[in-house]
Amino acid sequence: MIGSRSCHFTHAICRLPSADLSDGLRAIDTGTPDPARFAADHADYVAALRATGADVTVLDALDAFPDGVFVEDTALCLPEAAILMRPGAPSRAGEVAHMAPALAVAYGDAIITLPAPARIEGGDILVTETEVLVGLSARTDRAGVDALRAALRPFPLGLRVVDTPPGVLHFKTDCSLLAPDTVLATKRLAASGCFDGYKVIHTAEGEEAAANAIRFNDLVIVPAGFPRTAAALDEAGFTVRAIGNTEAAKLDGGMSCLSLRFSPPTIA
Ligand code: CIR
Repeated sequence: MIGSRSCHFTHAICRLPSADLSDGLRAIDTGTPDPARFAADHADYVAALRATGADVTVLDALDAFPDGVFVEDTALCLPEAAILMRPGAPSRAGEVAHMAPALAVAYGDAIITLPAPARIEGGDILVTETEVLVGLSARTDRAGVDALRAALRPFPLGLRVVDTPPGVLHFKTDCSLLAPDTVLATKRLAASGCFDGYKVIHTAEGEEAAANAIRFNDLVIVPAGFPRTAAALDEAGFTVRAIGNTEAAKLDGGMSCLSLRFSPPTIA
């Protein structure tokens, strides 16, 4: 299937938002997310993933980890193996051990750990059909990139180091893969040239927060509230589903952060 590595997935893992989100990390305090609204948006998100036919596991909330709902940062899931991340945010490091058992159900022992002192979070990694782009950021350092490069060596994917724009949390805060050869990106990120060779659809002016979307099977799932970017995606032929993101956004989270998406190897 075209895009089977980067766009089509049989499985996803999500985690319910913690009841107390007040200590969640954020660059700017715009208020504590409302738990009921966050839960309702999260349920819509899970339903959208399931509507594509995927097997979606929803893990219990981790009340000791207010950012635990942002599961993407805990692992990089490839068709060959799951690679456990080493989050650069100290308050998030413990989330990984809580994710590992759920990944073991799908991956068996095809789970790779990275050595210290690597620091790397899933939000900084964009997997396309042929390569892995890793953005250096406040959360992902050179040691993290080197450790990931070594872990990927057996697999048919190149790794390219790119820069996350200053002040932007993760590389994928500003971009998403839409199709094997097409990305959605903010103009500030695309201007770096990191997507040369790809078709680029830019977020509309003032709608930069729409860049964190996901292609998941037949859907492109975008945060609600960015109508001009959604219209551009629709015009380009994508099936767009908008999901409320006001509460996750208060913790700098978006559509990619809320799931791990993968097609695991067949395990005996
Ligand atoms: C954090 O700062 O770590 C969380 N509040 C947001 C994480 C968003 N994750 C992602 O973009 N992959």
